[in-house]
Amino acid sequence: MVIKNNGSTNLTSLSISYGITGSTLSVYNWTGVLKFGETATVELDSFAWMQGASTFTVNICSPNGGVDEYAQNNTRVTPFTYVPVMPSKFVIEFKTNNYPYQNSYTLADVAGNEIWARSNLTANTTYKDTLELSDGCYIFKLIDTGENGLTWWANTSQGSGSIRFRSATSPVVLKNFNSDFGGEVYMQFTVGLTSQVDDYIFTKVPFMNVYPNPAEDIVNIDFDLPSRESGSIEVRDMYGKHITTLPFEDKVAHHIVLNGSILRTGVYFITLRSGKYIVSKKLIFR
Ligand SMILES: [Ca+2]
Repeated sequence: MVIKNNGSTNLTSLSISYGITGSTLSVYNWTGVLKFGETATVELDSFAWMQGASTFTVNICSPNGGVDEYAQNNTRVTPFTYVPVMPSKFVIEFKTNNYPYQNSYTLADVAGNEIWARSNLTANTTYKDTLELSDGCYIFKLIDTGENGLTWWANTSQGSGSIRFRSATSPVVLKNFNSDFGGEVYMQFTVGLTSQVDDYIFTKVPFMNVYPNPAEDIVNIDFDLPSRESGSIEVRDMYGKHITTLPFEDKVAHHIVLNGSILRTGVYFITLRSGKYIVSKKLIFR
């Protein structure tokens, strides 16, 4: 947090209480020397966690051990979002495209230390790595030095690849990343520190990714939903004629491969329908 002295007297000490709004706040006693108009950045210690709330509160009091002359600017409340929770054991599934030398991916701990990495990849190959992590905070990062993701309509020569997290105990998809991601995929998550709210649900808005697009043989359809749903993916041509329906049951994330042998050259509409959501994408097949 940043504090500023608006008073004419030098500020030399301050009591700062902070934490999740509604919880028992922690106290940090700051000391230093701040002249009129000067600011200081204060790094607070850890604090007690509380489930359910989504704002962080900071109060300041007792400047120089006394009573503040103007108490109206002593409190700030900031909203925050929960970091997604992953199971301790899961699979990173990465399919390379024609330009695998553009890609490398790493897992780092909360201090930014790399604890796992993959590079020197082979083209059009699927890598499946099972990770088993202890409780803590982690950062997953995938780099594309070509800055054109694993698939991009304007660069079809690179082919298409994909990146997703799967369960280690079943083929269930936990999370799909949009393979048209540009230069980097970046995801922070925790293991063991359950939020008990939306564990293993990673998106607030439904999304569907259809690739490669244009497609020539197989079509990949990935989707991620904000809640567990059953429904279907419907394929229609540009005149609205029904081509096929691919049902799904009880999914928050899924990967479907549509065999292009049932499609002819043209434009199609791929539509996901569940009880709550409709998402539609245009597909060009040639
Ligand atoms: Ca690329």
